[in-house]
Amino acid sequence: MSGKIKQRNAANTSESATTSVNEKILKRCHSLYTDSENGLVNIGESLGMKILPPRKKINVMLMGNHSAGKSSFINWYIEEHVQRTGVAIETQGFTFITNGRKRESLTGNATLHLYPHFKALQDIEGVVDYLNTEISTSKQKKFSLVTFIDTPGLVDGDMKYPFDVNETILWLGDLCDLIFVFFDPIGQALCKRTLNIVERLNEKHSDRIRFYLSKADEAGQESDRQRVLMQIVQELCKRPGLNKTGFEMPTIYIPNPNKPSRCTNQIEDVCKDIEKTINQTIQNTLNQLERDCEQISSLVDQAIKIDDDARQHNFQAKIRGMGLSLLGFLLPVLLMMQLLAASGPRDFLRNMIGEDMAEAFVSFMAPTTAFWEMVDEENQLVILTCVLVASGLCLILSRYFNQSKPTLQRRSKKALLWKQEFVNTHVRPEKQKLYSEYLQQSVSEHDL
Ligand SMILES: Nc1nc2c(ncn2[C@@H]2O[C@H](COP(=O)(O)OP(=O)(O)OP(=O)(O)O)[C@@H](O)[C@H]2O)c(=O)[nH]1
Ligand SMILES: [Mg+2]
Repeated sequence: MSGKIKQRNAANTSESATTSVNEKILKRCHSLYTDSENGLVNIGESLGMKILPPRKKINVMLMGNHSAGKSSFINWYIEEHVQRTGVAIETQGFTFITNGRKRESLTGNATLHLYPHFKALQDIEGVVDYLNTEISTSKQKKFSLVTFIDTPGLVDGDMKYPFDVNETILWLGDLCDLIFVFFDPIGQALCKRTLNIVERLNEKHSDRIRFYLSKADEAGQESDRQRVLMQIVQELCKRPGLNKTGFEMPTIYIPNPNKPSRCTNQIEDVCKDIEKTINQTIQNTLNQLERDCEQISSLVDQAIKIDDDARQHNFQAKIRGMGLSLLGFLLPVLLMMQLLAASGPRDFLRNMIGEDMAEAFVSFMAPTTAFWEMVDEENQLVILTCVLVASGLCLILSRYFNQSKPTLQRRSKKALLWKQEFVNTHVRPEKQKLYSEYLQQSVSEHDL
């Protein structure tokens, strides 16, 4: 007996240790993204990359018929009576149930403040008034890593909801990691509204949906239960979107020590599913962290390459521009020299540069002067105009070629490289460490 207790205690200790390691990993990942100075969100933004920080918990939505036992399941999971339960229509709005430091209830607006991801809920008319959060200090099972979303019981007929319940559930489904659909054997197991919503949710998120036959202890004998199950599955399969082979619908009920039942209870499998989803989320978060680091690093490489190319382009543009400007200035000067050598007064030349230099200049220019004198006056004018136009063209082209591309300031370039270095030498090793810690929970040390 004492051995058994010891074993269970050991299991509990290791379970809570596991929870705390996983909790730590998700929190650490979150802070690697949201750090006000060097968080990946800020670094990404400075590189024009939109990064969303990972969530610290998974979201599990419970939906289904009125009185199917949704709220009771949450109370059972967290081992605290936070949600009202009963045969009347108990849950009339949407409640987020989450673990926190202090037992508290929050209103709709406070809820949206706490869950910015869900802010767009306020666009659905009337929902905010029927939205609230219950914070519980419970740390039972994996509750520290789960946010449950309890939804209003679904009924057909005249029941009027003060908001568009179908749209809200569909909208919430997009942000949930798991969607539990509860069917109970007594109530309106085949409620059309439930089936309609499930069918639409299934179009987008079939991998997130789990069906359960809840309150299975109330389904009578095994044969009755099988009949109820068959009936529900048949009804589900009538919907084209839901007609799939291998429909799984575990039977679950809240264990009641005062009313032991011989019916198989698969409620522990629900807990295992939640745990599996948490583990998957941790792996996804760590993998995403690696991908984000890689992208940041390659964006910095890209920015540096663009800057290097721009600098090289600017250098070449400057050389080209300067060459053309020089030509633009030289052409008229050469023309003037030619005119001076061919028809300028010799005395003026001698006075300007001395007799020897004037002689040398004239004989140096002799070949072109000979050519110039061969050309008749009219064509000389044409040549003159062409040279002047060419000079103007060179000057215009030099401005065009000399256009430079923007480059990074030395300080910005240094900051970019620093960010890359930070991501590669700090964030990535940290992610590696977190991965090892995560794996250490299930794999022996020498396998790592
Ligand atoms: N026998 C049995 N009764 C249950 C079980 N789960 C819930 N109940 C009872 O069923 C009734 C309805 O349960 P709730 O948890 O309020 O159901 P709900 O789906 O939240 O209902 P709404 O909020 O009205 O949609 C309550 O009286 C519960 O005590 C179960 O597993 N077995
Ligand atoms: Mg309820």
